[in-house]
Amino acid sequence: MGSKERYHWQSHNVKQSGVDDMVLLSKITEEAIVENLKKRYLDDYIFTYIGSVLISVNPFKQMPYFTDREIEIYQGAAQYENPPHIYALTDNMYRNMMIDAENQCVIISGESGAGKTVAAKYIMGYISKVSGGGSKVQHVKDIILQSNPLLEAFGNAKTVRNNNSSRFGKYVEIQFSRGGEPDGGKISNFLLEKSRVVSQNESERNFHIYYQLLEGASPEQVENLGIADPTYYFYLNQSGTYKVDGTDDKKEFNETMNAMQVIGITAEIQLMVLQIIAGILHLGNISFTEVGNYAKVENEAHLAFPAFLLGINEMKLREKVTSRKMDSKWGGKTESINMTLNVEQAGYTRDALSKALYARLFDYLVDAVNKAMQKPYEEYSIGVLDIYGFEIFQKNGFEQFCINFVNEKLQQIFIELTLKAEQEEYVQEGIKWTPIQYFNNKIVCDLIENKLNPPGIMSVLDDVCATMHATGEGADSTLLQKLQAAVGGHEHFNSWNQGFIIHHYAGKVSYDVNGFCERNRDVLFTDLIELMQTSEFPFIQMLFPENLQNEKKGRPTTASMKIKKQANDLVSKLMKCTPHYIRCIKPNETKRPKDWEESRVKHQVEYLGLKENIRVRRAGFAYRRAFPKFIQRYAILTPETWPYWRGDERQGALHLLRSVNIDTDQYQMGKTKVFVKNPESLFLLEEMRERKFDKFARTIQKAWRKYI
Ligand code: AOV
Ligand code: MG
Repeated sequence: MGSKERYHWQSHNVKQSGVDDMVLLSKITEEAIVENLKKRYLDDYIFTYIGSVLISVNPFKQMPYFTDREIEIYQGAAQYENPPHIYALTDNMYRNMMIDAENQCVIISGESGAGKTVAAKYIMGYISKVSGGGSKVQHVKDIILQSNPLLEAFGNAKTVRNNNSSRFGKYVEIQFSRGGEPDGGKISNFLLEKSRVVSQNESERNFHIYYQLLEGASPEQVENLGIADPTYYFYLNQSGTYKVDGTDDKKEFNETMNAMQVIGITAEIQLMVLQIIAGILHLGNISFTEVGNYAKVENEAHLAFPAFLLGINEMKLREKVTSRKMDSKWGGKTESINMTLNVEQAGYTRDALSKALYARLFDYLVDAVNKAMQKPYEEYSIGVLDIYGFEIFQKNGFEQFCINFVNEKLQQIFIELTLKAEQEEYVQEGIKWTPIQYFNNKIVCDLIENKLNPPGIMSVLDDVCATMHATGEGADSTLLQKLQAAVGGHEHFNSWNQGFIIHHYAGKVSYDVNGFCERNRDVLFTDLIELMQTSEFPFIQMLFPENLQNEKKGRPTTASMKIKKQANDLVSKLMKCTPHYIRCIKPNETKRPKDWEESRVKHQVEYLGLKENIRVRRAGFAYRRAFPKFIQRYAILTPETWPYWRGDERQGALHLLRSVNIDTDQYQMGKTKVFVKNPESLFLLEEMRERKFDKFARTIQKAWRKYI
């Protein structure tokens, strides 16, 4: 490759659109930030920096700058050479990983529909394009890319906020060899919103796969799986919405099937997967009538098809959805008795089975992807975090509570690492600094997840679930009373007659407490597990591996325990990597291009803390590196440091800075790190480094470039 071509897309414009990096804004107010983003957005620039943080505004249309040409131009270029772009951030991660030998991660945040999932896909696409590798590596790349349509089919759905809303969170680690080839990967998924399997709000849909199957099934599948019009299925007809603008379910069905193929799921298992999907639809059509306080299956004919598809006995299915085995203690002995269910309980049991089947199938798919790309040891990795965004609906339930909690945790990481840690580091390193005020949402995280003193909402919820055996309204209203007693005085909490309000970092959300206990408890009765273990299909048996002989002791795991653990595990994983951030902004609620709703953007700018972010960044130092790493990177700039510096590391770094004549007010020496103020000075360093490489080490560079 010759000397690098500068990118001209911007220089053709006589007027530059606003500022590329908002650190350069002349006034740092929320209005000025919004104004800058708006100017750029209307000129079709969706990306803007705050230092190394990338702000991305959803254009709701395909932008022309995601072609191979951009992939070429952003490769190996310094951030400030080209207009802001997600490729620049990705390239930077990739090079950092290689040069510094450190794992990287990118945290993509923003509310529902802001563009997180699209961003994650651009990142994976870029990495796949710029990294090398033979056919084995190509296979891993294919799996990583194909995992997207597969998991979206089963884990995404149309909501009011987003036509392709992620209803699960995922952290995708792309693993690399020492040479920078992606030769493995691992996906961790977070709590799937499985309640959607059995009911959806108006204008929303079930998971995409259902509609894909109904549209895309072959004539043979239509017959074998009992495929009918979507209006026929209770699990699909409650919301009255079947189609999504701009989505071709049939075409996507083929893509989903192709993705399964690439991932290595056999034709036989593919069929089983579809059979379970159809089986769940048919389960949903089993309805109940009340006969003397007890539930009776309304239409016996509706039992045959789900039983057939799931490979279970029809009579057993009837028995298990209308009664439940209960342990009763009698004279020191425990006996099992069969309790007959009422209509509500029977419906609940049927739905519990459907949800469990679906959630386990989803986990199986994630597992299948992981198995297909696992490698036995870890070298380098880049993690991409794409979760469900913060959401507020008219009615918010337990699912929104969990989703918004995870978002709260991510905001906490952002604050910890970019605002708090940054400022603390200045103090630690003895750098002169005036502190900047910001809202720390740790208080909201604590309100939700505190174990004790005072117990947080999840703790209270778990207590109520452990002590009250009743489901339904009784437990939920007890929960509300106990919450009021425990956290009623908290400044981010209020209660109302049907629930409570949390004042989240991103806004107030009013939760309806109805269903909290049941969804948190999330038990699958052993009857149902036993039933599924009797399936004639080994694949279905495998989804229910529980050993029911070994009774569990202690409190059963609740949904909130799970999400809390998942969120905290994630945080500690992220903390071990060099973090990068993409803050996605949703410019409107209409999902239309060029539509700019000023007040919505302003609200996001506020709660994302962009103003504070700019202030900290601006008053501070754009770049910092521990002395040894700094010396290592720029060693080639002076004969004393090339190839090694043998003296004191602080002196070495200072020697480097002095020898390239950077203004002394542009940097400060901390106790262990160099702090460089301005991105331009850094750019200068990078350019010098590049030139040196060009001049003295063209051959080395050639070899080097193969890898970077
Ligand atoms: P999300 O992931 O942030 O929401 P998505 O990434 O699914 O949001 O984006 C929502 C929709 O906006 C996409 O389906 C696209 O139509 C459009 N979009 C987003 N980014 C771009 C882009 N860069 N270029 C063109 N169109 C875009 V959620 O998963 O609901 O929290 O859970
Ligand atoms: Mg998403």
